[in-house]
Amino acid sequence: MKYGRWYPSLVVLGDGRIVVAGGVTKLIKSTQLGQVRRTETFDPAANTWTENYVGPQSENELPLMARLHLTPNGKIFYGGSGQMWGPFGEAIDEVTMAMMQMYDPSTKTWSMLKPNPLPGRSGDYSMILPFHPGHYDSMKVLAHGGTVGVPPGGELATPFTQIFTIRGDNVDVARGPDLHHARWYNVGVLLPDGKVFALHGADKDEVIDPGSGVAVRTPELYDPEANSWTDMASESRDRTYHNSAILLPDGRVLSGGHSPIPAHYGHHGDVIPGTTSNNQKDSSFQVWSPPYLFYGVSRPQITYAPAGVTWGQHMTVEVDDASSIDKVELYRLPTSQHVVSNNDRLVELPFSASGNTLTASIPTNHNVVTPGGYYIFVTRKTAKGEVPSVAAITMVGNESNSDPAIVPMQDSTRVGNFGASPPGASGPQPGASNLPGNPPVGPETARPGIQYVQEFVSVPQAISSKLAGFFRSEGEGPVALVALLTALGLGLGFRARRWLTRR
Ligand SMILES: [Cu+2]
Repeated sequence: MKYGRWYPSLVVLGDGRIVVAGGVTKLIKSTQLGQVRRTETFDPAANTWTENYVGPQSENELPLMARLHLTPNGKIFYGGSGQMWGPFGEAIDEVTMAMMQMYDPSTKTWSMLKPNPLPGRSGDYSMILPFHPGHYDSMKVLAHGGTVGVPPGGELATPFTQIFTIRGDNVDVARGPDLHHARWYNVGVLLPDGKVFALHGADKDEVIDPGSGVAVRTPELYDPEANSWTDMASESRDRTYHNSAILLPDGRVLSGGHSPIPAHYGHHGDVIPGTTSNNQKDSSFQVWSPPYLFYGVSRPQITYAPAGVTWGQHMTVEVDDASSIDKVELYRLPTSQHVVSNNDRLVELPFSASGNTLTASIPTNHNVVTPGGYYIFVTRKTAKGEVPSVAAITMVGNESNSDPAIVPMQDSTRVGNFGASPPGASGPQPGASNLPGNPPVGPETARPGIQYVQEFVSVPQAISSKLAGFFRSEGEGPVALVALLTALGLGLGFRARRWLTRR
């Protein structure tokens, strides 16, 4: 790249090129007084970076880790959220961070749409909701949690949610139902049944004042049809700054990480032991089993899917019983990090069923299904809700490949968690059912009479440390003069929150 960038955002385009936007060249922006204002594009075929500049409209001030999403017409949507408050996060034109905007990769220019009614969001999670057949020209984005305000902004987490509906250059934004728990630095995981799992975070922005937050351990599940959140089983660890969670191919959620900045930018140590968040790093993982694993019905099984598909193709998927299948989905392999998943997407496909065969149509629009690896899920509708299969993984690209797709994980309800060892055994034991102290999950042992059974199980430390490489977490260095800015941020944050909750 032409510019050094710390905490930029990457967006995959429909043709496979990647746009990078924002980030700072120096952590403390003493000379630069802002973000890197120009974007660059990486072309994997030519192995080159190109600076995108045609004039002032090519430049922009974005927050760190700006929440950017590719829209069906090939433009990149910015809804007014990111990590607003970095050390010395202020910039002369930072008010534009609260504007909804579009970047057009073809003209290399930004355009301002209108202000986000919440005046900028920080440390919230922004994610694309499922694309539905027949409606590929529009896209919905869900943003949830975080603080409000541009730098120095607010310190207190909010429970606010917003749903952006994007059609062409037109964006409508509406407040969604509030989370039950205000949370900053939360993660959202889209499930194959279309629900959204929100987890992690703290009740305060722990970059503004590290260690001051109280961890929010209770996750919640958003049901788009009921338009409401429901509390789920709590995690056993604090995961505030630098955590992540992704959907596993077997339909469970892998949750992990925690790497806080030293308390008050001093030394690592709990501010109020037992109350405020753990101020030490935590490389542990947990696995969450969603309600659909407890419906007491068998999961649909994919017996064949192709290793590669291309746009406009009819994809053949073999299943155990095609007539029972409700949805065929492509779910982009998750790349969530730093509470951003710019490129993740779930696309429901139109399909027909015959015998054991599903024939699904891959969209022609490369901006809806961007090139890359995808989970293929099929779901079965039951009285309690949709039940997904275990995923096969296919590559979407210029060429199809009818070789069988890989199925990287077996059905966890049959073979246990991560091949975890029973007590006394050494090494992974494929087929061993679950962890010491945890009963096996799944239909065979579903607890009768209990609705929404869901649970977190701990991944043994030996496996956690191997997995830790998947989640890069890093600490930031100490920064001077934080106290002044913190005081300012606290004051504004309290006022902003009072104002917003009185709306
Ligand atoms: Cu960070």
